[in-house]
Amino acid sequence: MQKGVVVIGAGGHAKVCVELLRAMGAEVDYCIGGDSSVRTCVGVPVLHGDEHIGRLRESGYQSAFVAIGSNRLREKLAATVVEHGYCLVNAISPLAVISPSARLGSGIAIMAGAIVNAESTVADLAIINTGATVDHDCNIGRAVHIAPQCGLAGNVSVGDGSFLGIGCKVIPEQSIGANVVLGAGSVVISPIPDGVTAVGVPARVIR
Ligand code: JB2
Repeated sequence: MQKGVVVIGAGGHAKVCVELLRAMGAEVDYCIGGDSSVRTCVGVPVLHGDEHIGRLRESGYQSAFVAIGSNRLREKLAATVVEHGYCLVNAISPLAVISPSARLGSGIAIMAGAIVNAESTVADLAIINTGATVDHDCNIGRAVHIAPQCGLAGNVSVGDGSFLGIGCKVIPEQSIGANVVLGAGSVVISPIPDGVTAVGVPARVIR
């Protein structure tokens, strides 16, 4: 019998991603959470501890999805999953609009109502959350999280590992560095360097 997808994580983000995978027609057989995780995640049995990543692979599971909101932990667990020989699948809502000319990596979550427009690139392990819009020619880096209702105009780039909080807006042609945290509702009208936290309207670096 065909084995289903293994989801890593069993919290709020995993709930949404399990339902995205189901909406795509996939079966999710197990979630793997931390030691103190819940027992089920939207009806999926939860195994506790990362030793199950290898065990399930040995028993024939091939497809995995890392559903953890933390960019760093998602990246770390994805490396473990790939080392074990899993294929990282995408979880993309049928209610998202993805341009046919957009380029998508693997292990990506794109939630309902999100839009990725023409010739944009979304790298591995990125999250484009509910209702976020990424306009044409944007470049979304690896393990980035664009939170719900963010709006990125055309030709915006976001470096690896960055987090854009709920409702951020970015005007055209702006570059946001790697490992940046942008506070909720920030409006970016000038470039943001690597590794900083920026907040406000317009967004200013605070550390
Ligand atoms: O090392 C780990 C590990 N550490 C935490 N290995 C495995 N396999 N799982 C781990 N976890 C699991 O991540 C916990 O057991 C728990 O199941 C999950 C974290 O759940 P939580 O609900 O705290 O966060 P989340 O990552 O699912 O969701 C966050 O990010 C989303 C994007 C929340 O902030 C959500 O509100 C947000 N929408």
